Amino acid sequence: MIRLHHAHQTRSMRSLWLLHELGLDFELVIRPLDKTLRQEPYRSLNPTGRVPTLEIDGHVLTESGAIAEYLCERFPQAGLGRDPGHVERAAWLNWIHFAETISQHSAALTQQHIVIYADHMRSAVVMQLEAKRLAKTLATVEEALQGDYLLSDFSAADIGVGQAVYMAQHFVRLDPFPKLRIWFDRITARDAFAKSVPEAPALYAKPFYPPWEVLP
Ligand SMILES: N[C@@H](CCC(=O)N[C@@H](CS)C(=O)NCC(=O)O)C(=O)O
Repeated sequence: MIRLHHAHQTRSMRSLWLLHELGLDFELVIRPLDKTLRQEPYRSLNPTGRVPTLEIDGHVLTESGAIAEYLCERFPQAGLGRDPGHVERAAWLNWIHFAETISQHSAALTQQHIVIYADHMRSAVVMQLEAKRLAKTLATVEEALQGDYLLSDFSAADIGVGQAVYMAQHFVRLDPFPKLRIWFDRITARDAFAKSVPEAPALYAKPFYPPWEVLP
């Protein structure tokens, strides 16, 4: 039995996209991104009250990077992982976890623009700082891209980083990153990606949230 607890347009999209790419049968539990994540019964599964949570083989995994590693090892036939000893193993692992370096900034910006409900609680300085730091992570991807994918062929690295860029594009324009833009369009044209996005925006009501001006 494989069961994924997912909230639309969040990091759990990484796990959902990967499950679809692997062509697995699984149960999908769509959870609202609200206080019910921190209440029973979900709290017993994920004490921090976050998504994703994957139930598989009697285990519970709550980190998207660990979920990617576990699924790729458990279902190697899809070729989305890079086993120990593979020449691309180190790069694959690094990209799987670099997704989180990107997403921490998108998460902070999501808090600033969307979760915080009153303007006086928002910070223009935090918005600007986080958007600049997020852009820096995208520049790293731009510099690294040399071919159609992050590695020699499509892998879970593209899924993890691609989903992180999906969130990031709500706060940083992709235009200054032409190689990233082409790669992102390529990987998000896949059927498995289309199955992982909601029919209507759920978390991000607007396509883009510009940072506020910092007043002199
Ligand atoms: N490092 C974790 C982060 C998980 C995480 O923070 N998920 C967010 C959604 S993107 C969440 O569940 N937020 C709910 C909350 O903070 O209340 C991962 O990569 O899975």
